[in-house]
Amino acid sequence: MLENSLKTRLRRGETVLSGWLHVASSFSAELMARQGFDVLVLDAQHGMLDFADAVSMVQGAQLGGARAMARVAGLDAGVIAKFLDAGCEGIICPMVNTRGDAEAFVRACRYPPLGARSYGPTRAALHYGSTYPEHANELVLTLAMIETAEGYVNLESILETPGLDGIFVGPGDLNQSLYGRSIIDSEAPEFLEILERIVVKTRERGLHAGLFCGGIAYAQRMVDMGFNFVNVSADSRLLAASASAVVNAFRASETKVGY
Ligand code: 3PY
Ligand code: MG
Repeated sequence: MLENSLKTRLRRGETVLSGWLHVASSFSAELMARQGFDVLVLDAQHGMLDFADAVSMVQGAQLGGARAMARVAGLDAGVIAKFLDAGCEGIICPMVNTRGDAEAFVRACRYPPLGARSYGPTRAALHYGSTYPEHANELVLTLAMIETAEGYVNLESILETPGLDGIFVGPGDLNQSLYGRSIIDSEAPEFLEILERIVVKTRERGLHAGLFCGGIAYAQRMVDMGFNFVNVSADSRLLAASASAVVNAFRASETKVGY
């Protein structure tokens, strides 16, 4: 029996820490994977990568010991199939606003009779083995993004979608849609109440709840709230933050000759 260790861990009640990849490089994907992230999410929506980059990034992530997922650019069955065929172990789909969106997303990720994914697991069968097609419907992790007011209103019907494994909240878009301003790690009490309602409704159905976080302390509080799939920042921001810390520390310690 083939296994997606990510799904096994989530089912066991463990928390998954994801690393988000915006940088189009198999080397930086491997580098991130070797730091111990459970899963690396290739951000094909807002990251600087195309499909050829993505294939080598999936390879880099898996070589480094992490699972690989893609946050696709949109609800496009052809594109979702390509990422799955490349060996991604799950898909995060942005802007899932209605039950119909959620059903179309699941259909794109599951082979018939459960869905309409087209057969051709070119690299997935290399990664998992030749019996992949028989197990793929069980293996692939499907997380629908709740990140608009409409998606939030339709939360419960989205959660009832057969074959959906869970949701992933995009706080930037959800804040933008609800309040006209995108915020990550919002402390606004009304937004925290919304997060709590999402997580309770999701987890009480035995589904997984993910959230995009910017800082470690916030991510830990969200895990305490019930989220079981979180990230902290992304490779691009981590690189920029470490680089600027080095530059600023060096500049601050420079001897000011002539003064
Ligand atoms: C959001 O915050 O809207 C996201 O999609 C996170 O990447
Ligand atoms: Mg978003």
